[in-house]
Amino acid sequence: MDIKTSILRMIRQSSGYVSGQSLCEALGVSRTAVWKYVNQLKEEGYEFDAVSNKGYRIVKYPDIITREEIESMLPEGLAVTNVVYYHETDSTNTRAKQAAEDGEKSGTLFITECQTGGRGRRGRTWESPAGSGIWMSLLLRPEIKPFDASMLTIVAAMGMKDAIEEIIGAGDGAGDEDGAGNSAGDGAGKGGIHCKIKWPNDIVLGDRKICGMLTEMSAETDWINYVVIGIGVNVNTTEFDDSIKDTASSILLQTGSSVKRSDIVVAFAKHFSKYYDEFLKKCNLSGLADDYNKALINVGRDVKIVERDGSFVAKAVGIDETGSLIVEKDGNTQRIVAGEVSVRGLYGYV
Ligand code: BTX
Repeated sequence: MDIKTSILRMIRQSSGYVSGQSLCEALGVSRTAVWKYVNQLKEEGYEFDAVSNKGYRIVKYPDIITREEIESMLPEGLAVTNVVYYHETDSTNTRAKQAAEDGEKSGTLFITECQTGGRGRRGRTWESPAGSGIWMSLLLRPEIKPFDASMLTIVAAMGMKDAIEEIIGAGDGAGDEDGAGNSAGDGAGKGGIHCKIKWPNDIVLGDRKICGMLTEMSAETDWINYVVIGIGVNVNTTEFDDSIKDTASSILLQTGSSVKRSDIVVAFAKHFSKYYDEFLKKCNLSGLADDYNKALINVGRDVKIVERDGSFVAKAVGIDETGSLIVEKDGNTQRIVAGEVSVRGLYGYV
């Protein structure tokens, strides 16, 4: 870990002040070097309380998603191991795929403040303005069959659902006045607000889409070169383009609280890893299907299944352990495979 991230991590993990001397000794650098990095952090918006003979304490953390901010909170041993940050880029999925072709390791998370060419599924666009959302892509190289990779988006949707619930449940907001720099709570949805999922992987709050996912893959017949899971979350967004304002929303608009985006990213890394490890053991979704179905907004509702050559209406029952949506029509059940069709509510988005 580089020096700046280590300084941030040590101060973050300490309950009180961290002395300049202990930072120098732990990191093997001079006092001047520590002072230089602390000044850089101040310029990025971290507010320090520096007291002579005691040392440094951070009293306010900015809502930024830089590599140092995220890596300084990232526990070891997760499926997300390191971060590549862009102030602005075309699309983090495109960056991740390019890096994967160049040999980047599994577990690298590509994240940006702003995307100029954010992509949705099937050539659609994804609005990714600066300062209010999480636009990120996780590069993985799982040893599973290419056919099984589509289940990873469901794994990611569950990881993100749990992450958002953990953070909005904690309710500390962006201010994070306790100074610990991590407003993560310990229980999902403590504040009573629960996310829903629209099959297969939209995350919904108040019947509006707050998160979408785009999974892309490079594979041979029987092995995967890499998978990129792209995730967009509207966190503190307050305005949407006219074309999506009736279906899109943000965590802020739905809960009334602004949230520190890096807390969600780190909580996602944690919850995603839990489900991913379980998924890799079995290569199916049996470990999470029950919880997923509890969150599935379509369950018991009529949905319109739109296929290439027509559409039909059926009642959604839930997913099976492959992630397919089971629907019922005229007493018969049918499996709907993600990627081949789209599912819509009869009267609107859900
Ligand atoms: P999707 O095809 O399910 O959704 C795209 C549709 O959602 C658009 O056609 C539009 O109607 C609506 N939409 C566009 N922007 C937003 C938004 N910010 N919030 C809510 N609705 C919106 C979903 O595709 C896949 C989205 C993945 C985005 C991530 S961000 C990081 C990564 N990089 C990248 O280019 N894409 C992914």
